[in-house]
Amino acid sequence: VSLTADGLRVLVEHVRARVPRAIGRAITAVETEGGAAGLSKALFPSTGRARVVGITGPPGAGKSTLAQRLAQAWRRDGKTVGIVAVDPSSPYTGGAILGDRIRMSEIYTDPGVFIRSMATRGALGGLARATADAVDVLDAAGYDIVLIETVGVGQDEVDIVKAAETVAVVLVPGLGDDIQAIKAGILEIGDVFIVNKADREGADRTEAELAMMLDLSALEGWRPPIIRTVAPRGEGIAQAVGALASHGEHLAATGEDVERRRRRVRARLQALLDERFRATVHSRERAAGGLEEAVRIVGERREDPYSASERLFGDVIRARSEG
Ligand SMILES: Nc1nc2c(ncn2[C@@H]2O[C@H](COP(=O)(O)OP(=O)(O)OP(=O)(O)O)[C@@H](O)[C@H]2O)c(=O)[nH]1
Ligand SMILES: [Mg+2]
Repeated sequence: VSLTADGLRVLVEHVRARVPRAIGRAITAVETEGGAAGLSKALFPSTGRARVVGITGPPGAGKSTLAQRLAQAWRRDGKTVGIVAVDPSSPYTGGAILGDRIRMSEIYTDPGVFIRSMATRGALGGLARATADAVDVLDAAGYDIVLIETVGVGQDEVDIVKAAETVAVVLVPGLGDDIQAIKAGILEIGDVFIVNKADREGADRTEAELAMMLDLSALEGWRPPIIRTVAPRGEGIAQAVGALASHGEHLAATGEDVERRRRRVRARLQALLDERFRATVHSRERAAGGLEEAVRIVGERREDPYSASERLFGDVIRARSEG
């Protein structure tokens, strides 16, 4: 996606007017590295209004079903909703949730809801960057709530969902040992816990285990509530909406929202700098005095890795300031 100055101006105008095709195009543009910077700069003054909520959990836990139910509930409150789904294994289907086709398909034709899946291309660090930019697009388009859905399996996904102010962690009964495996990664980022598929056996146990873990971790201030849901039937959705809203109020009342925003900005700046530095090193990879030459020299033990990296760093800085 390459845009002329005029094209960029028109695209920004249309995003701000919430034209769905323009929003789609803008997200495609930020997905490709080259289109990101110009568009994000132009959109930035229009951002900062949306409430950003993350939803994460194991594959197939019901995150998308919950997201659609939450969107439905928020719409009833008169709020507009943008959803960004990162690397879903089961994509949004256009509303075909068993037993509720007609009512769910409403959100797909509702101009107050925008749903977009992000493709996993290239490095995950790049994906976190693209997701943050996509959130900005939806924010600039004026959606009241932007929901980020991501499968919570590793640190990279955790980084993605950290772009949210409030994070809901979705678990399901019968995870057993899985809960131990994932807890290190995602339990600590949960502001609200949702035990979905509560129609299945074992919801009591999952909730009890979760409550115990929350007791063990030293928490001050906000105690993450545990909500049980049966997403396809809409059960527990009102409580989930309430818990997410309460957390938002808690952040505002304690001033924690400012601290969280700073943390987000810091992570984003760091990621952009890392990406830029990596790209610069990469562009000089095969040049004389570049990375590959250093690999050879260190490999032949003619230089130590520290001296080589210091030299490369110096070269990169010099190359940037000269050109
Ligand atoms: N029994 C039962 N099934 C559910 C519930 N919630 C979701 N499901 C089903 O579980 C399956 C996966 O739901 P999704 O909403 O796609 O789950 P997801 O977490 O978004 O999946 P990925 O994005 O692929 O990780 C679907 O067949 C849903 O209909 C629930 O509360 N009870
Ligand atoms: Mg999903």
